[in-house]
Amino acid sequence: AKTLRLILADQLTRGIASLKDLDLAADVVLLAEVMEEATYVGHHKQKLVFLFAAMRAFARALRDEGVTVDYVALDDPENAGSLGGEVRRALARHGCDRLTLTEPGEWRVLEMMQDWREELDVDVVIREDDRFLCSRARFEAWAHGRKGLRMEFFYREMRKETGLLMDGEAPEGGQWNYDPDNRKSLPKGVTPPARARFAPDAAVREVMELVEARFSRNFGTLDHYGWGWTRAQALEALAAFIGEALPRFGDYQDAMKAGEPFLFHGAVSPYLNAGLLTAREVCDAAVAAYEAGAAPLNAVEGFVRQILGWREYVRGVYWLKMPEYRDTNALGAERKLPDLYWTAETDLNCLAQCVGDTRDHAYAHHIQRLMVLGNFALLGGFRPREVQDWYLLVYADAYEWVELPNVQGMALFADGGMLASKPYAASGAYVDRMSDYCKSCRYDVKAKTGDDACPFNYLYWDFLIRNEETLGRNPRLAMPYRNLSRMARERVDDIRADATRFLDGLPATYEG
Ligand code: FAD
Ligand code: DLZ
Ligand code: SF4
Repeated sequence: AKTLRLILADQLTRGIASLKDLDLAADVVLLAEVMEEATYVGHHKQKLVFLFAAMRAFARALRDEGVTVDYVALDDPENAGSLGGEVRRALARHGCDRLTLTEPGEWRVLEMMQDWREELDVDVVIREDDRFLCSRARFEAWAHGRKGLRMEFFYREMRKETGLLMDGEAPEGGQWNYDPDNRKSLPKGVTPPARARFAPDAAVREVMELVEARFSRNFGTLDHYGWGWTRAQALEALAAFIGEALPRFGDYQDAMKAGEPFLFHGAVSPYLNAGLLTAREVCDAAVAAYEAGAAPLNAVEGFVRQILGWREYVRGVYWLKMPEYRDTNALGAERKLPDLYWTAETDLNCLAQCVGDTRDHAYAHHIQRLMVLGNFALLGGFRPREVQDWYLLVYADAYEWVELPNVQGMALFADGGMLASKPYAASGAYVDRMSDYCKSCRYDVKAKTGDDACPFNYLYWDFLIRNEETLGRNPRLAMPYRNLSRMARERVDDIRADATRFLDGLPATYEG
């Protein structure tokens, strides 16, 4: 059979299922830049540049191997504007009698592909995405009959199944998790290593012009663009991280510093999620550094857990809980997302810094996403669907399968506690402990009430008061609720008044 093989922007892996058994003499590989995918949210300009540049480079590499590649650029006058339209055109153009696909990362796209089975008069073969270390079926089997889906237990099974960081049946070093050794704030004098950043070549500059011309109003700037777009660059970035940052990844995993979004983090998620790196090879590289004595166990275990644990786990949860997951709103959050998420214009320095990093790099590290941007959205009670859209469009690594559980489950507690056993709600003290943001903020992180008080302080209590009915019996919140019950009535009234005044005063005019 003459087969058309469609490769999506996040499937740029030479070994992907849909390219196995490729017949060089007969088959055609299709890559298409289409408006439908480029506009289902208003992606950050850097995300668009990264994906289109990486798609183009992947196509060139296949051609160099002698593969017949059909590449449809966004500004091709014949472009049908959708994946379905481009598949139809390509099937006709090449006279193919079969379409082979790898299952996509999003529910929306899978639905579309399933429709193609009926709509197209060729065989449609959808293959499992075996780049993940845990298949969807395997995850469902693990989740079956469990009340809570705790990541830690899933992770231990994955360690055993993959043999990563195992010493026979026992975890390497005797413990599954070394987090008690991690999570330090950044001491003065510790400077983060330089990162592997890549200057755009002529081909990437062409993509930049396309994006600036067609998506001029999208969020973000291209000024600081530094993401690689080829497999070789992704490997170079990985090697630089392993050599220079991994040894202290664990120690400073939760630290934040103004102007330093990458710190000791991997900055590999855009590559992993687009397929330029695979989960297995990234874990193997970290474990090899440990075995060579180049990185300590607390760092390597912590890093491997993010990928073998969290990344696989959220993907499993996504497919298990979709499509209902998107619409959960356990805390009844109904406030409109404020403009500061788009403009970075705010006196809350932590938010200004984290939105600024996001705008400049299409990146913020996990604690910025969770404990500053996410915590503020949780405390403020912003609508989950608007928060989801924001996270899905601002990061170069964002796809719904990974964004949604992190937003609904981790940041917003919108799923009512399936992922997290309590909301990650925190007052200003947490931000102060883990960052240098507070010392250049106009607010006083130590003040609890009044005009200069750090808004996180009263928003934290207001959040607990507002949600007492839903959260009041949560054993992990017993302590703050006990403190609340001892609070004087006037204090409670002040908190509520401060919070309402503050939230009502936030401009919220953007249409996403
Ligand atoms: P590192 O800290 O170096 O971690 C290494 C790798 O582990 C990451 O590259 C990533 O692949 C994986 N990882 C770590 N934490 C998670 C997690 N919670 N879920 C899944 N994988 C994880 N990650 C995305 O890839 N895409 C998203 O759209 C996304 N949205 C998020 C939204 C919110 C509200 C939160 C709290 C987290 C989100 N994350 C998302 C997870 C995490 O913040 C990013 O994966 C991480 O910041 C990427 O940077 P890094 O490569 O430097 O990560
Ligand atoms: C995210 C994205 C974007 C911006 N553009 C394209 C595109 O032009 N062509 C394409 O094949 N895929 C694109 N994608 C990725 C798809 O939206 C992706 O496959 C889904 O998000 C599923 O993870
Ligand atoms: Fe953020 Fe409050 Fe610190 Fe200002 S004082 S940076 S608002 S936590």
